[in-house]
Amino acid sequence: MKTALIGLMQSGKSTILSAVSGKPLHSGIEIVEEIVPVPDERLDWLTGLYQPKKTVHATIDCLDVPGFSFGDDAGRAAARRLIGQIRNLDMFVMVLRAFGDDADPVRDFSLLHTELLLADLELVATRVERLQKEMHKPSKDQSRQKTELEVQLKLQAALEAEQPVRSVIKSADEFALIKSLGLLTIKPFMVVVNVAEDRLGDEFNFAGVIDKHFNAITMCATLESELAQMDSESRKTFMSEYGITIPAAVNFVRSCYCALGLISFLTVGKDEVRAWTIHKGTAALDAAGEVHSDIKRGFIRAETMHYDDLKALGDEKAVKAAGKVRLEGKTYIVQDGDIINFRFNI
Ligand SMILES: Nc1nc2c(ncn2[C@@H]2O[C@H](COP(=O)(O)OP(=O)(O)OP(=O)(O)O)[C@@H](O)[C@H]2O)c(=O)[nH]1
Ligand SMILES: [Mg+2]
Repeated sequence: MKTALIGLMQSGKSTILSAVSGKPLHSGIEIVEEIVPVPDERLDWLTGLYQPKKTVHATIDCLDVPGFSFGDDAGRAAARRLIGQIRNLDMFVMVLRAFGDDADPVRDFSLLHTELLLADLELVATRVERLQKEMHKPSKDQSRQKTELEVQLKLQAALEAEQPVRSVIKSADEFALIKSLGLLTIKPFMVVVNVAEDRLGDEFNFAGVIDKHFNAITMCATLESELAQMDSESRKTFMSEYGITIPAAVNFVRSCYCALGLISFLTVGKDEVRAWTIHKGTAALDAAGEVHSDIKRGFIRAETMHYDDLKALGDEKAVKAAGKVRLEGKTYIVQDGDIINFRFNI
């Protein structure tokens, strides 16, 4: 799963990446990729119970993209080049600066959003032109081209009216036709409002600019990056001093998970306690495939209990005695927090 932090110059993207990944801050003109562990307190508890040789968190890949500047042609061209390099990602995180005297995150959001729409419009317009030319030549592909042209024209109209692609693509068939273009405004995104230390409680009114089903979280990146370097005791004190209830790293990953429709299931044992990332709605057979292709191939049953039951009852024996271990088949839809022991035979 890949996401990218995008935003105007000096909005705090690199600081946020350092805060959520725990890695040192870097500031350069290249795109940097870090692996961000998914904070999961269930893994901590399970590690205490099973004392495994290792504990493995789920992860998401996060790219830190150099800041955009749309002030002049050179800036715009540089931004276009960067945007071209991130078209194949799963989602975007827009970072908005809300620290400093001239900060106006709502204005910056609108600017950024407009630029993303324009970048998509450029691609779509080029594609439309190309399809219109090709339509005149006889080809066995003609009926597909005709269908695609209709869809692209619909996108063009939407983008010209400043509507994102996601607002008009409704079916999987339509999506398949345009997928390879890598349009930006069809992807999920979330917003991080990066505030000054003394403005953590501020509310920002994005009504009318951001669709209500997109998540906007507020954090102070500089505070959070300090937090990421602390041991757990100092972290607690520091958090209560600043009234931070959930570390941004937790909030950030949760919001990405939510935007992408992801959940985690768990595997446990003496060797390893581990969290695995899957899409909501994944069947047990495909979840098995995440662990290993052999387990999928030889799948017999998914012996499943829920983390909440294990935690409430204390150990596996008690969960079994309570009749809360289930034998699920291939089509069982895996739930967040399921602890699964795959039975397989190869
Ligand atoms: N006061 C305050 N300053 C911040 C915050 N986040 C970042 N900064 C400062 O803003 C400057 C830019 O931070 P970066 O994280 O490098 O920003 P960036 O978006 O990666 O910058 P570019 O990659 O150049 O676009 C640094 O001096 C940070 O210390 C914040 O939450 N509050
Ligand atoms: Mg940076």
